[in-house]
Amino acid sequence: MVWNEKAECMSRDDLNELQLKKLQDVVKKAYENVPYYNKKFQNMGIFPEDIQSLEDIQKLPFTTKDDLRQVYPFGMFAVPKKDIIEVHTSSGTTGKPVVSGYTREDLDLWAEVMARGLTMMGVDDEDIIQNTHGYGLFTGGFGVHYGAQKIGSTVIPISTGQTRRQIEIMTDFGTTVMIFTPSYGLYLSEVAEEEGFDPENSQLKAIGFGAEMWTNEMRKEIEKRFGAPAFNIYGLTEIMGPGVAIECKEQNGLHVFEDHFYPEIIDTNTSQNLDAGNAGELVLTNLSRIGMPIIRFITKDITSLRYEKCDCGRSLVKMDRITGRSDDMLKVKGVAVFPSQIEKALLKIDGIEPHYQIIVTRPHNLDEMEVKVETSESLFSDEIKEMVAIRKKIANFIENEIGIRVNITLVEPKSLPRSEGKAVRVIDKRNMY
Ligand code: DLL
Repeated sequence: MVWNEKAECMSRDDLNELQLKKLQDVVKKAYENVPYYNKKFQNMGIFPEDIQSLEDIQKLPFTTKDDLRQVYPFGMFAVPKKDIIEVHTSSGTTGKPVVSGYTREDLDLWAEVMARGLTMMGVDDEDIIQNTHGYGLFTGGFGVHYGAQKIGSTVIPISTGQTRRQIEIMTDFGTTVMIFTPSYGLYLSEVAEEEGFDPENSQLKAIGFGAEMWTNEMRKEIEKRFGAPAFNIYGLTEIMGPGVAIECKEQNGLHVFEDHFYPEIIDTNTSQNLDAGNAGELVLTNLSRIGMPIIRFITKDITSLRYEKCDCGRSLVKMDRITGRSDDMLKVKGVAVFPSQIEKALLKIDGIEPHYQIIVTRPHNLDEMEVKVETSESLFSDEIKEMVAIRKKIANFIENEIGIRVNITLVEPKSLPRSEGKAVRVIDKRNMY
């Protein structure tokens, strides 16, 4: 159990004082050690000593995913490369990914916040945690792993896939805590049912799920099928990984670990800060990170913050579950996909029009993506062989761009709906919003 009462139940005044001190420190370090921030601050005429109150954070520039990509791979590091002992990258392979670097202290911090989150869910050193998140460049596997080990629970680092084996291990090892993405959880539950798993007699006491959007209906379904409460885990590679905010036993919002991550909500159109309770885009600042402190990162995730006392005793602000994104990013099979990547792939192929439609479905709780593509008159032929070849080519090009295989349907020229405003490029039938 990692119950940091001092940090988690602090009075708002004490917390704000701590946050200001850390913010001043982090801004100074970014200014002095990260050429990107140094230049940006100078261009705006803002200097570390201008940060005299927490509100002054609003004077600082935002950081976007594109900014991070431009300094690929290591341009955001604030320490010599030899001090970075682990790297991860954002999911999806759109152009260049975002690289996240961690020093020894950063990994300890990651373990601490994840451990505090797992503790909120009721996990302790008696528990056996089956971690189905991928171990690799994705932050899900390692982040949860570090947190679980910090608590002293037993981790089963099974990673994603081998679904039948997952159920066998869960039963044989007496797993008490499952960690999965909601979509993988639902798929696992189907297989579990086929294998005769009985939620009434399950040893599971908690489920941690996150990394993608879900609805209350999905949570209820997961809880029913596994016979255990499910808690929301939020995070993102750019800021750290899972463990930025996690839900407590109350299951009514996620506590943001505000002593390490400073949250703001901004209006999507004006980029102005919004008062508590209003929904907008979440912006996060690293307060404690050494290797790669990110300032005012626009997550594009839509949520709102509630500064209220929680029955669990924690005073940390509560964030509502993410209900949407301000951009068109989709998570398909846990991987971030932008429609623009599909367009980019299609534009590389002769004889293909850049008119396309993406249809995402979830048959049997597994994500599937179909891309309907218009061919040019000259290519639209009756020659099956040619059509098969072009479909394969398109699928390969798209896979190269986004990292996952999709189904391609070729359609006649001018058959996809044209729009006068924003084209409807994506039809998401998964009902997640
Ligand atoms: O998904 C980190 C993570 C791993 C979180 C395991 C929870 C569990 P990325 O791949 O960089 O990192 O994707 C970050 O995923 O900006 C959100 O859009 C979405 N996301 C993450 N957690 C949630 C959640 C990991 N609980 C992006 N609910 C974020 C809704 C989520 N969306």
